[in-house]
Amino acid sequence: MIRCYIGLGSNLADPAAQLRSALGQIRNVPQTTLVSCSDFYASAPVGPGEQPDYVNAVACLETALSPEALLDALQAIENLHGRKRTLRWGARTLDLDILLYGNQQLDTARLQVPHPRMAERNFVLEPLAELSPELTMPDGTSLRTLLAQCPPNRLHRL
Ligand code: A4P
Ligand code: MG
Repeated sequence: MIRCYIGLGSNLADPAAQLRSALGQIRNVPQTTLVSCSDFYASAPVGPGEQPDYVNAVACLETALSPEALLDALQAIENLHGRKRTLRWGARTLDLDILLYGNQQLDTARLQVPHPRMAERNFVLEPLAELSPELTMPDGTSLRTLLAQCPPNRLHRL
């Protein structure tokens, strides 16, 4: 089993309910165990135009699925939540990102892991640190170092 961290985000249609429902569906992903989930956080939107605030969280999974099969499962859950892929970084009912997949570094057409923008996002790093404060990235950088260098963005625990 590989330990993975998944970023959850929503800023449409009752975001906290979207996240709770997504966690229920993640529990049903084959060959996968939901180990833990952070608290939910409200965060200011990063991206184009006027958008509502996000609710963000991070979940820890153990999975025997390949990274691609895990992405397929997460995208199927996004689709169940009526996710429309229109504008990059635009408002969304549910976004599920693979932040970390064990200690692996992946760079394919479909998958970049660690998630390439996580180091700039306190709405990812803070909930991740809640689950695993001693975590180290595959390149050896500690999560503490990333947090110390992360630009501030309005964020509070719900
Ligand atoms: N993809 C590549 N790597 C990954 C990965 N590690 N995990 C590919 C998941 N998917 C990955 O994603 C586009 C493609 O990325 C997928 O088809 C997959 O093959 P998408 O979910 O369709 O589109 P997106 O989410 O709009 O694009 P992107 O670039 O993933 O956006 P981000 O970086 O996830 O940003 N502000 C706040 N406060 N909170 C947020 O959660 N989220 C975003 C989305 C912007 N602003 C935000 C938040
Ligand atoms: Mg995404």
